Amino acid sequence: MLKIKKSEFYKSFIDYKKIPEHNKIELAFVGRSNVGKSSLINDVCGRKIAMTSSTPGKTQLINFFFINNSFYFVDLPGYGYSKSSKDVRKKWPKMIEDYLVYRKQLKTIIFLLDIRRIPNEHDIFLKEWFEKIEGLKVIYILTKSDKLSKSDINNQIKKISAHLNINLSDMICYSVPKKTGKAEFLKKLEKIIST
Ligand SMILES: Nc1nc2c(ncn2[C@@H]2O[C@H](COP(=O)(O)OP(=O)(O)O)[C@@H](O)[C@H]2O)c(=O)[nH]1
Ligand SMILES: [Mg+2]
Repeated sequence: MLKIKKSEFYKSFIDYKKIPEHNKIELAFVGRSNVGKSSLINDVCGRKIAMTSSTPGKTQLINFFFINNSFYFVDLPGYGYSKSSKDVRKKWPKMIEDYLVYRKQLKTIIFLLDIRRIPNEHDIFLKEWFEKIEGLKVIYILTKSDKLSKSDINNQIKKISAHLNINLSDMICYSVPKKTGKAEFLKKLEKIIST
């Protein structure tokens, strides 16, 4: 299991081109606004390093955190709050697309989905898109599992796995207040970091 001994805020970027080159790997957190990305980062780091908010769609920056002096967590802006366009790509800020498409250091996507929601066309589009990026691993996290009963959790896991066509074993149920999922997630991270 990965131990996060040190976590520090590095920098925020608005422009993809301004992100410096380096030889460390990056793990990016992706998900709809308000799904719990920043809370997850804070939870695994054991301190409030990322800004959380109950107002959806606020963060429009790419935030970098340097972990254990060895790799970066990247908190990406959320998607899904622009109702102006039917084209899912247009709801997705250009800078995130650039980052995901061009960033050589990006090794893993941590894809967060609210356990209470059935994935929509946008989530499915992203899942299929990530699969096409060579060498990219995806970890699926179902967030806010404390909001459901045990039986509802099981039903939702099955529905989400069917909608997105992913194995049950590739998804981690997470709850910050109930402290579930953290050990499993850190075990997966350990594997990724050490290979
Ligand atoms: N009940 C519950 N609330 C959560 C959990 N994780 C995040 N939240 C809440 O969801 C809201 C959005 O969280 P945030 O981390 O800012 O989402 P982000 O927009 O994806 O970064 C905040 O009010 C959090 O407190 C969780 O595991 N359980
Ligand atoms: Mg956030």
